[in-house]
Amino acid sequence: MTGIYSVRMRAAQGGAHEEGGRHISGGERLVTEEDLDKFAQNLIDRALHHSRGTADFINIRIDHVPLETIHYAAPLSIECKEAESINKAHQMAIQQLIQEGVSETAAKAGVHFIKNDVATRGAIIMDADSGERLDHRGDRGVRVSHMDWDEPFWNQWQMRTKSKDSLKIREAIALATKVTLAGSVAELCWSDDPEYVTGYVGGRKYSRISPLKRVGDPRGGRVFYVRKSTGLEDYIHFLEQTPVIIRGEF
Ligand code: PML
Ligand code: MG
Ligand code: MG
Ligand code: MG
Repeated sequence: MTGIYSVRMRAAQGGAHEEGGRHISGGERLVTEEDLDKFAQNLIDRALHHSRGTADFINIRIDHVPLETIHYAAPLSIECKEAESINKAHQMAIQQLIQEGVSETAAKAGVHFIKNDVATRGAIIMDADSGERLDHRGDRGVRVSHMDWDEPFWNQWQMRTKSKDSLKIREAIALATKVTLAGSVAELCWSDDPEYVTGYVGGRKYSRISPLKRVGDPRGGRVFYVRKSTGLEDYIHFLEQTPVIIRGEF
């Protein structure tokens, strides 16, 4: 095998994203050549049958990934917390962010941002101390890409952690692990999918928290917290371009 392939999908309604279409769904895998057709088909199905609506624009992009460019990382360890109310879940998220090294001001600013975010397609980058937004990506945000689990390792991990076979958890842990590997202080995320109310704080751990919003609410998003001294250009380049495969040892 001379390498693997990155296959990425993004789908929108009302035209392409760059023409003002509303984001419906996205996804990606790092796969071998013989699996390319299967995973491209899976991603198309996902775009066509999504709770956010039916896509009328689907972009599939396939790039060859040379083996020597791949970084490997063990997944963040997972813990799950249930709150009695959305407010309490937000408080839990703020406490967890503070434990990871984010200031209270910035933690609250992150919750406030995601609670109201309908527009941003990727993540925003926030100063972990002041809470100021640091990227200049506007509604596009930063879209983390080129990461996936090693398939046998994912199967072992699921058995070991007794996690359900959830594509959302699979993708979110890969993303959160890459975000930590990039040198972030922490991450806050919950889904923009109306029916999906669980989110997480990433950092040294992956702390799942539920419910962070009401069922039916289409708001959601991601905040990456960094120190102000972080070189943003290299940081963003790593998140968007460097291939990372999640695997480890048991
Ligand atoms: C998303 O893919 O929309 C974000 C999901 C974040 C939470 C995943 C989990 O259940 O741990
Ligand atoms: Mg690529
Ligand atoms: Mg989504
Ligand atoms: Mg969003």
